[in-house]
Amino acid sequence: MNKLVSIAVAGAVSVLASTAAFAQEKWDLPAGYPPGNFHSKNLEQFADDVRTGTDGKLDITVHPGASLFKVPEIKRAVQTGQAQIGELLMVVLENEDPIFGVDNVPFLATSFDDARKLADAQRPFVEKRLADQGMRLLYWVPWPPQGFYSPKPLETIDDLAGLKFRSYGPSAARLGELAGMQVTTVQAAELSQAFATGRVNAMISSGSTGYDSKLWEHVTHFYDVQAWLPKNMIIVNEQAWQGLDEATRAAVTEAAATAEERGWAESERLTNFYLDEFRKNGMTVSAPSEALKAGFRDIGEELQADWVARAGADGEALLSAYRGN
Ligand code: PCA
Repeated sequence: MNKLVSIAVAGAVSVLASTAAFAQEKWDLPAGYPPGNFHSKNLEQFADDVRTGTDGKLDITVHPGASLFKVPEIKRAVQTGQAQIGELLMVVLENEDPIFGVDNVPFLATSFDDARKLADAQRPFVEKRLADQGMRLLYWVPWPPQGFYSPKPLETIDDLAGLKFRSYGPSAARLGELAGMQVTTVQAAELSQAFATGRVNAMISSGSTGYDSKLWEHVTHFYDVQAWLPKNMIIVNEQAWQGLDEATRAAVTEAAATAEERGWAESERLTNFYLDEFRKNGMTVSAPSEALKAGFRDIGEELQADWVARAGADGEALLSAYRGN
């Protein structure tokens, strides 16, 4: 009798164990940018690498184009476990904490090399904040340098006054206000429509987003200001992460590191491609005039000082780590 029971128990345990070994975990990954965007393609590749690296045990479905959640909602969705993992533009969190917005401070880091140094300095501060909220940073990838899209030629900063400026976050909005523009916040997924209906007619963004939204249909000029390189961050719900076995976590970590390298390289490689496409489609692409540059620099200095004041001791530590890198 006892023997029979123990055989039955042993059998049940081994069935359970093998079910666990083959159980497939399914994660949803909301993302804000169109399927063809290089960030979205990188996410698809990451999800493929995770499937391969875990023998199919972790199956991540990417939902691009803000189809599941809008960019400003994605952090909360991951925090509350509505999505296990998500991608968002970090600077949309700047009002919550200036640390999230250091890569939107004008002219602090304007090349890929400097953006990398800034990211390295920023990482521990972001990791701490996410950990305090039950999340973790998997990887991040910058957008190409940000330039100014205009429906008319611009000589000085005064020419911006009155433009209907599209902003994607708090810091860009402040820049718009300082330049005397009418500011409306519009997420990338609604950009084409906002330009088509005339709700906005100017913006600061990378060539990537102008290319995705075929902005040559609406604006004539791109000024290559190279103001900053904001990053998309890929974050995971900590409980979901702890629910993975060690081998799966190792495979995800490896795929994330590969995705980070691939994403940075793609962003840099595509920077000039987008500007060439603008030219092919009839836009005027140029460096800003000295006067226009000086105007952007003045506003940039004000925004830098403002950031330093808001970011306090952590901000100071972050900047000195950046400058020491
Ligand atoms: N594209 C995104 C964020 C930064 C960028 O280059 C956007 O315009 O929404």
